[in-house]
Amino acid sequence: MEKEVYSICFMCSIRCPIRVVVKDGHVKWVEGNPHVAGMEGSLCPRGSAGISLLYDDQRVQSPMMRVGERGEGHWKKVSWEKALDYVGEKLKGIIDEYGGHSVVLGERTQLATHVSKTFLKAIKSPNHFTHDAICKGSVNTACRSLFGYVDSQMSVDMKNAKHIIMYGRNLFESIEVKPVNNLMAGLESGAELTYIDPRVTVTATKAHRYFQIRPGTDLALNYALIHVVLKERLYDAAYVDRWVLGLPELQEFIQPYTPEWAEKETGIPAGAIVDLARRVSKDKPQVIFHFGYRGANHPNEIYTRRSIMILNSLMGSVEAKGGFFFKKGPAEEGGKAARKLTGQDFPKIDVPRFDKVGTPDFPLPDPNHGVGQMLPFAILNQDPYPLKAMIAYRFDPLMSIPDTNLTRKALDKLDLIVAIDINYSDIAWYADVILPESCYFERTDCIMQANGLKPQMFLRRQVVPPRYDTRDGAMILKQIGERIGIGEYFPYESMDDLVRWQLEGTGFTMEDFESKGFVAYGKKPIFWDRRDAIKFKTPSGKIEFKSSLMENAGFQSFPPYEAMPKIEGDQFRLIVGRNALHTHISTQNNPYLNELCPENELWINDQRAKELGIADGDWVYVTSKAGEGKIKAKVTELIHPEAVFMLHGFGHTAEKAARSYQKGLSDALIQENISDMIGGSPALHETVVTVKAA
Ligand SMILES: Nc1nc2c(c(=O)[nH]1)N[C@H]1C(S)=C(S)[C@@H](COP(=O)(O)OP(=O)(O)OC[C@H]3O[C@@H](n4cnc5c(=O)[nH]c(N)nc54)[C@H](O)[C@@H]3O)O[C@H]1N2
Ligand SMILES: Nc1nc2c(c(=O)[nH]1)N[C@H]1C(S)=C(S)[C@@H](COP(=O)(O)OP(=O)(O)OC[C@H]3O[C@@H](n4cnc5c(=O)[nH]c(N)nc54)[C@H](O)[C@@H]3O)O[C@H]1N2
Ligand code: SF4
Ligand SMILES: [Mo]
Repeated sequence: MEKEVYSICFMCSIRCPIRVVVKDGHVKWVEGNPHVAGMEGSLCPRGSAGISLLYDDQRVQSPMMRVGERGEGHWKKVSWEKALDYVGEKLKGIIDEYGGHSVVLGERTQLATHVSKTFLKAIKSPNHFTHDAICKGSVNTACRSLFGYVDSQMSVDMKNAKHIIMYGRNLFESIEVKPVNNLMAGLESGAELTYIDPRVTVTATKAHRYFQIRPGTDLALNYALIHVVLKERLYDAAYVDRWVLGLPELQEFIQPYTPEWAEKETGIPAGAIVDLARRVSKDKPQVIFHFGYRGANHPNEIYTRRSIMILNSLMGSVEAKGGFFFKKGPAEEGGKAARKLTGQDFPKIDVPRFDKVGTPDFPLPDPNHGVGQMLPFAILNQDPYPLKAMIAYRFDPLMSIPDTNLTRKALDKLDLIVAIDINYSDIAWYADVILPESCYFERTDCIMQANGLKPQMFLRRQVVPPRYDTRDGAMILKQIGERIGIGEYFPYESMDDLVRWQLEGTGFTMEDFESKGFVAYGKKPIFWDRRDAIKFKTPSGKIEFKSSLMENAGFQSFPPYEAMPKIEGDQFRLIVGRNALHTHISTQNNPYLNELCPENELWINDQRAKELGIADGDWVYVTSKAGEGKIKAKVTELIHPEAVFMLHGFGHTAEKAARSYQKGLSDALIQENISDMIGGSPALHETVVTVKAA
């Protein structure tokens, strides 16, 4: 018997809508949901490899408890009752002795995040954090400083753009299916693409213009672009007059930052910078300087992101067709969002967060997400108080927080580490207890509220029953909750129950999702009138170049540029990123994806390699202040001489994930844990390494 089910991919957090075909209880086919504009049936390689995750016998198949030392790899298979009782008893003891705030839960933001936030609120712990800051904390803060919105409330209309500028936003490899399709549609309609990266990526090869920028100098480039735009009055004057606060201050500040000055810092010819500014301005406001995620990640990242968004604002492209837009929620259509468990009443919490976000020490990052990479410091320094237990829920602190040695040292101080994972990830391998979640084909999940030009809701539906002894994350947390006396905060007996509870009052039912996988609140895209009706949420109601958020916290809106030190000899700046075949740290053991890309290599400039006696394919040692490792060199002219590059997510240490075990080198082992202490992002590209032939 054959049936089709509409659901949501989870091979990465983009969560593309999918259509799945099941025959005789077996998943036969997955494709992008053809009813969703922009998906048109397409999936990325990882989405297509989802089937091999479902049928992978190297997943965690049942609850496991550690019997040897942490990380040694000796496990006992146990029943759910036993594992949950153990976790409940241990947690209860810790909460009674040290308080709920000694428990921290870190997760990759997901559909059940409201459930884990509820869990922590109920035990009076402020210590929930998501991956968000580690991914793009400074983008979030920059958006709030200029527009009063977080970055996830904004998006870009690439389909209708005339010129798109990307700063290391390697969209054709670091994929989101809909945006890739939209970018291709834009290019087919004649849009120009300018791509800036120290490395020739696939996206660079598709661009009309590529700048091989000196690593870490994007801010200098942008200051020069702003200089030209202001000097030659290339900006949208009516828009800037109406919406911008702080233009005179910017004008005064930007004077010394000429294209000739920027050429020396960035390596990009002054003439090319002037030319770009003039070309872009001809296409305004259908212009996107993409605010991106990663790219130049340094301690000044907040200012790089702000400079990108300032350029958009000068082009008048914020809330313009073919530019940036604000995502519209159900309220814009008179509708209601799905309910969340976090809407309940909770006991008051009177201690600061472990990362001190929201206190004068760390005022600006988004407290909704916290700053995860502060965890090792908080544990080791017992500052602001001792932490005793960690629940890692679809997040791996050992590989996703820079400086694994430091993180491991910190985790060793904890009395309890619980991993809720599907794989033998490095953190699962290091945990005391592994509570295996069912994979996305095997579970129904909480509602996905999809705000955008047209607000919608999507549903992840169970496609097949779990193959192993695994459970849904929201059920696992409820079942731990029941054992520590907070069961009343989880008023559902099954995932269907929870989803129906969420939908109450929205006017939609679970059945409404069956025919297409989603429901829509309205039919037409909503743009606010950019002449006089954009709802900026800053205190001034304007785009704050001169930012009250920053200045009230004691930070400058326009800090003088500090030059990046030149890197020479056997030293390089370590930059990292993704390719189309893997998701962060979680797919290296996937049977199909592992076959296509089993390990990472170190990209090194051919001239520099020659000086160091390194040939293509040679083994090299990479050493930093944080750690050392061995990796094969890929000698190429396609990377800037000052940088070396490796793919993130390799060098796994869990033996049971046998395909990826000890393959390649982990970037987190080499990177130092340094952050942008204003915006909140880790400075993932700040680490300097030495490279030697092995
Ligand atoms: N060193 C370094 N650190 C980085 C980055 C980097 O480039 N270098 N990139 C940063 C970025 S951009 C991001 S977004 C973060 C991502 O950081 P993480 O969230 O840690 O990474 P992921 O690979 O997305 O997945 C984390 C874990 O989720 C598990 N998992 C996958 N699917 C499921 C599921 O359905 N249920 C459960 N319970 N678990 C599941 C995986 O097995 C894996 O152990 O890392 C950041 N950290
Ligand atoms: N296939 C795949 N797609 C994904 C993901 C995945 O894991 N796999 N993850 C998703 C997530 S969570 C995220 S955050 C996005 C990330 O999407 P991107 O932001 O596009 O991320 P990266 O792959 O990290 O690429 C960063 C690029 O920045 C370049 N770079 C390094 N230093 C500099 C610099 O100083 N200046 C400039 N201009 N560039 C620099 C690097 O060479 C690299 O090519 O991808 C999403 N899509
Ligand atoms: S981008 Fe690829 S892996 Fe991520 S959700 Fe979409 S199809 Fe799945
Ligand atoms: Mo990310």
